Amino acid sequence: MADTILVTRSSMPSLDEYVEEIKTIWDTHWLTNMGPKHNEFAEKLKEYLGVDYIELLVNGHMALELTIQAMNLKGEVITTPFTFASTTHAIVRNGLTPVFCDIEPDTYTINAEQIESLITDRTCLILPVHVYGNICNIEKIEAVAKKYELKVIYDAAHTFGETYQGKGIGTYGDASCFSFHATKVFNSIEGGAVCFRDARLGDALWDLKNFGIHGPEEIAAVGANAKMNEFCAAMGICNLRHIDEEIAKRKMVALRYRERLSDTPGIKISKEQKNVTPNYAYFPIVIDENMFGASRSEVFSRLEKEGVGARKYFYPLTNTFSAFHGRYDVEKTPVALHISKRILSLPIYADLEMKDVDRICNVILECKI
Ligand code: T4K
Repeated sequence: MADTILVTRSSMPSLDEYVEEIKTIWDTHWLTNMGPKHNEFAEKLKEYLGVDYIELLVNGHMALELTIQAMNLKGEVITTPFTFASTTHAIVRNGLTPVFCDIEPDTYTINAEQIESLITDRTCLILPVHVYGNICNIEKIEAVAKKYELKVIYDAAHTFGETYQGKGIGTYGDASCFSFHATKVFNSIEGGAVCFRDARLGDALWDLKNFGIHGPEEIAAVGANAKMNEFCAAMGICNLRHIDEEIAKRKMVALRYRERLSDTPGIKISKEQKNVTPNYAYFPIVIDENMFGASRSEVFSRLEKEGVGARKYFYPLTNTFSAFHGRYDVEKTPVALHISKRILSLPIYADLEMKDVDRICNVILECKI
């Protein structure tokens, strides 16, 4: 059988480049606790993302969880169920109640037109996800947030390096949380960051990520530990040097998929969004069994048999997780339910060869009646 192809493969610098980057760590013996690599990485990211304020965290989940905590909120959070577990877990783990809003059928992002109807006197926050790198309806979300004086945190885990209307995506909302996990467009092995508008949020995040330590004898807040270590920061510094090239290579993969699959009845591919510089984080297709002649599960199994690891991101919806014991009514998010049963994320990464993209497309097209 041909080589296995997984849904993604971590981007890495050459071994020499990484070794060169970490050499100074052997001089200083400084491994963590906001050392020189951490601080250099933060400065470089600020510039690349075009943001005023940034705080590095141990991963994307803690970025979300601690940002919510830093805002000291109570009540309900309007969010999407069409996402990775992390988004909903971050809300629930803060003692807040998620209120699930349906999604748009084309971008799979929160249906901003429905948010207002879900607002109650307990609503404190809107937490949308720029899922797959598709940008939410920012204008509408921010208008509703302003009208009802609500905070907005974007889950920007999939959106590294994207711009909207010429501005870094991390500049929108009160805060945007990025993931630098190994499976992301840009990785620092594990890692995450929060970009935010108000410097006071940075002070609270700093306390939360480092035990509230203000000095050797001054513990001013009840914080946790969510610091990024020096080896992760060094990986981030290396990967950042190559990010534009990585995204350009992903673009070629995405274009090939589009060329091969977009005219196929029963296979839907989202359009590129206006005023967005995309990062080609994921390549999801929605399979309509009646039109295509094979279901998502059939295509998934056929690909698996051929050594191709497509993934059902994001199925199941978070509002159906057994962890929540039937607490949420999935019937309230019918579009999300419909899409989650039909969507399949195809492999995409910078080094995916065109012959492999063709191989994947051939397997998919052979599933047709
Ligand atoms: N918000 C959203 C919307 C998210 O999607 C995520 C994470 C978060 C928040 C939280 O961010 P983090 O706390 O994770 O920074 C993966 C990732 O673990 C997760 O980061 C990601 N979203 C989610 C969508 O996908 P799995 O369970 O699918 O990963 P796994 O281990 O099956 O890996 C997928 C493929 O990636 C493998 O088949 C091969 C490749 N891979 C994986 C690893 C771990 C590599 O090439 N190298 C690696 O080191 O969750």
